[in-house]
Amino acid sequence: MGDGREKEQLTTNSSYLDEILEKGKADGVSTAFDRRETIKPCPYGDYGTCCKHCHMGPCRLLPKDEGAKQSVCGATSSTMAARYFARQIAAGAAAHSDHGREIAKTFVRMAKGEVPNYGIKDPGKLRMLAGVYGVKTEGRADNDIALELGTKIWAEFGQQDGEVIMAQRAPKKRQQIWRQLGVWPRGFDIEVVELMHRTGMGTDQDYRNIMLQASRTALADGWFGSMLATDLQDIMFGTPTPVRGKANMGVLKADEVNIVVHGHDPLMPEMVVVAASDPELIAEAKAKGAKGINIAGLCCSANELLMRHGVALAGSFAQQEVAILTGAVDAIVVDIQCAMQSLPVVASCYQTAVITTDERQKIPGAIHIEFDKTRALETAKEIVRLGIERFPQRGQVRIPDESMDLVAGFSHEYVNYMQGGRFRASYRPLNDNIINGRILGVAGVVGCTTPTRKSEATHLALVEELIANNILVLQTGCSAGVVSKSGLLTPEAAGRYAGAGLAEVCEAVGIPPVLHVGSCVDNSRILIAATAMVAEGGLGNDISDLPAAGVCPDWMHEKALCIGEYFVASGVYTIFGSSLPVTGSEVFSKFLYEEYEQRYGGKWAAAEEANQQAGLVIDHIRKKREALGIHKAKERVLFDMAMRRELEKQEKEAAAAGV
Ligand code: MSK
Repeated sequence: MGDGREKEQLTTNSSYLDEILEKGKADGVSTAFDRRETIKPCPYGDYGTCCKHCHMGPCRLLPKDEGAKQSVCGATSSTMAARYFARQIAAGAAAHSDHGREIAKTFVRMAKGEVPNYGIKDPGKLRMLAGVYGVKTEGRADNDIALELGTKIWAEFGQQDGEVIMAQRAPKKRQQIWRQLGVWPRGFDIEVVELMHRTGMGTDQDYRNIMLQASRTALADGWFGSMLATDLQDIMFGTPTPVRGKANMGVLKADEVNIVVHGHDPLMPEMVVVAASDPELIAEAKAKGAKGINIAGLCCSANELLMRHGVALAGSFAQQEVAILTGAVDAIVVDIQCAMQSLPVVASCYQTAVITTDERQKIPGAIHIEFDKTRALETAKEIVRLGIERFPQRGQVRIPDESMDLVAGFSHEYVNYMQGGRFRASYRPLNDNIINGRILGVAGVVGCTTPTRKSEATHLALVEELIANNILVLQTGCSAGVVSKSGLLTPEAAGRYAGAGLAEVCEAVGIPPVLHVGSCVDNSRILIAATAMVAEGGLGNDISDLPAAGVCPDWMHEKALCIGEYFVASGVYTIFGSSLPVTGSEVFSKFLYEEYEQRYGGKWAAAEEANQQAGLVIDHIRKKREALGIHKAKERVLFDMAMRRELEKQEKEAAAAGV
């Protein structure tokens, strides 16, 4: 490191993986790690130039075919790649926003008193959001406000024209760009439907035009569907504030019933947490020989519970089968998204009950307990009971001795508060420390893990390099889950791993150099934080002016592409690892990697290795600092008494002149 400190070797503390996978093999179980070895990926997945949208093909074009060959209907490589990319964005947006839709529906039902186990935990945030939607709050009861607000948000899912209101929270300059380009989302459903229509055979055949609708669809997710999911969840379950927690497989307990929640939508997991502390159920667990009931999580349901309650994070996406292989998971209960179909197959070798709870997500071989929100706690108890029943059936248990402390819960609201307290809450200290150069810039690092050894290593190496270069890192999703296992999400990490400037700021505020801001839908928190930095002043007029970038070091889900697109369309330089599915068309790749910058001020990039990703982030941040004129180190001026008197005199004169 540049400041003379020895670079310490950081790890995600997952050396137990080989042993557990071996145990699995001995138990006769194959996992995604094994299947990944045997499945040979089709190269057209990366090319993005395989079209199955009609029955004349499938038509497949190689990169060398660009400009020389077309599909049966005459579609060029760039059209094929754009259609494929856009449809993945549509699918990703649909997933996040269908999550948001369920939250909005339950929010309205809560306001009507139809789901008695849910309520309003953050009335302040309710009033803030009511303000955004023009809902009057004065003299009104919380439920009354919630009903009007929820009804307005609900209507925007099906709105056919106009503009979704939530996106008005973006910086003014960004709003102008969206209006000029005609990409401000009208509603949610219409954008997905229109994108599916336009990417069908014989419809939109201009990649630039296709991508305008893809942007509008992605923005409908980032600045509406995902954002409302985050906000309404905060209102119902509480806006996160820093909370201590633990991560890694060692959070499972040998002597307790382990219930692992998995997925994204916190409506069910929140109730499972309540059910697990029910004295009657604890007594039942004890009657079966357990000392208690332990709740842990996987993927983003884990992130949701960690952010609000400090519930332990057992692992990320790639570890879902590994958790079962420990032999210690008595029930794995899924809500929506990111659950492997292999879970019941793996679980069949152990006592583990795999429970699905949502009518939109059933898995052959799993036990389905429909999560009835009108009797949410009762249903959650049913789920926990199933885990308790399985506890005595355990065979050999192997829980790795690995768990790491962390601090999570950095919502935008808390970040604002921590920089000035209740009376002076603002982003001023962050902006000032960026301007004075202690902090070089900010990076959002998000994304999935995949069943390879390289996946976790890439996430960690990138974050390590960024903080060593004084870049404050905000994390969500499985990427946050991975990095949390290394210890970087503790305040103590600042002094050991961050560059001197960033460490100084983190130590003064008492925060880690890597801030866990939540789940996949909580990427919207990063958009709001970026907007707050712009509003605070001194760093330009738009998100695209900020010395900031986004990185998705590894990914597998279509949701990641949608997140990437809404970040880029919001002005963020966004780098994806493990390639983007556009390599079959140089024309389309060039459009995303170069031309997009003129359109949005942000653009896409792809880089496989962590050091390449970090290099791109640092170069970009330096470029932005130069454009802002804050690239030269400023001399620290120490004021003497004469200078102070002069300053006071100038302030008094300005006040007298009404300035
Ligand atoms: S859970 S989408 S593997 S981040 Fe949000 Fe993780 Fe990716 Fe699922």
